[in-house]
Amino acid sequence: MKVKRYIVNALPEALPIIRSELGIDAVILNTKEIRVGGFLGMFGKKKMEVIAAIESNANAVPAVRKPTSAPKPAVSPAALSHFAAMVSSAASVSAEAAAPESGRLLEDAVPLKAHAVQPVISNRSGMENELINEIRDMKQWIQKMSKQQQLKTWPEPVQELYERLIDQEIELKWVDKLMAEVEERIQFLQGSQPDKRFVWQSARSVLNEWLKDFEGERIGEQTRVVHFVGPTGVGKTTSIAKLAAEQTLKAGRKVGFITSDTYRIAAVDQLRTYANILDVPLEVVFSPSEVTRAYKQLEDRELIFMDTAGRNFRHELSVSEVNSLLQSHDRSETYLVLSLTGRYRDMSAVAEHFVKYGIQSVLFTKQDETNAYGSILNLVMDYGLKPAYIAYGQTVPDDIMPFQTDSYVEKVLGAAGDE
Ligand SMILES: Nc1nc2c(ncn2[C@@H]2O[C@H](COP(=O)(O)OP(=O)(O)OP(=O)(O)O)[C@@H](O)[C@H]2O)c(=O)[nH]1
Ligand SMILES: [Mg+2]
Repeated sequence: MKVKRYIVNALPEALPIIRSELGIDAVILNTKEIRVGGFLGMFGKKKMEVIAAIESNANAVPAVRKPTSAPKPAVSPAALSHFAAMVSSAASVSAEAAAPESGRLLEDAVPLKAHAVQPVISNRSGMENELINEIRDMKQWIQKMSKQQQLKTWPEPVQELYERLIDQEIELKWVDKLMAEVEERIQFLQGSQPDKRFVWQSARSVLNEWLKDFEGERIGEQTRVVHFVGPTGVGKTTSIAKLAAEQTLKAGRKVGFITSDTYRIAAVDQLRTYANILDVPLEVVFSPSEVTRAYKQLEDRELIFMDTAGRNFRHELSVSEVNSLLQSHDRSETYLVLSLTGRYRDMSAVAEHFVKYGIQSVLFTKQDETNAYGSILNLVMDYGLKPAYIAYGQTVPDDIMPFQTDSYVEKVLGAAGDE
């Protein structure tokens, strides 16, 4: 099948061009109104996009589309518009697959020869479903590519902001939402071009607005027990030492440690070393049944930090296991510890499980090892998790601070925001 995409002012204009280029057997697979140029749909000209196709052998009616004939993403810009047309038509197929009764494809299409569109909607097999998934992936890829093309038509500071946000590894859906809100603010300029200061200030105020209900999470003055959970090696034990030092030396509270991390041989020794330095008692528990005994031993302590073993918390079973060790009452808190050097996809899988167990706060570590801070915003937006502390180095007790929205937003947007 040969597929072509036409951009015209109105549909009737396309028909003679399609006939002359693709022949009388061509069918129109889809039409849609689009805007060309402009920024996020603003300042653009209204046009009509028409996707037309012709079978390679116009008389043959293909029974089923085979995955092997699925188009593979082409990278060159020249191939892009042709490929966009392929995907756009395929997207109609998948929409049809999701709602076979809707007749959407036939409604949207202006068939020059009706039978040509029929085979693609009949008799779906596993292979076809696989094809549809593949097409969905390609569609996403195309959207990304066309976004990049569209980007070139935006005012320069807006382009820069978009690139900055993507570079910060903020999820695309939140980047799009943020850009839409910035666009709303730009509309107040009534047509005059936004400068960088304005764009950055707009982004700053949107981010502050989004985050304002999630800041201020700290170890409470009335809190008796603080648990730390999280994947292997993220910095749970080190962060406990930092916060315990702060609570002991600055807040003057009587602190105690419990560790259930008997998984690694050196783990108990690591916390014991900090316990000795800070002159804090340490209890080791080997099973959930021993936790009560440990609390009894530490009865005179005002604040107890509980360390747990790092596990692969992408498995929910590990999450339920660690949860059985945690005391849940109104004077206890649990921090999920995550390293900012991790991939968001993995963090998200871990967070999703912990959220089910009622965890609300995150302590982020290793800020010093990365320049991308988007995952903090992603976790706030995706799960409503509150960023409580940020650790930014290996030095105990210095390298930790409470999360602050202002300084976080400055880091995300970068110094470029100050022109
Ligand atoms: N650069 C940097 N390193 C850190 C930070 N926090 C912890 N680390 C280092 O990360 C390593 C692991 O720290 P731990 O505190 O043992 O991590 P953990 O989560 O307790 O590890 P497990 O108990 O084995 O799961 C150590 O080398 C720490 O010094 C940080 O904020 N920045
Ligand atoms: Mg540890």
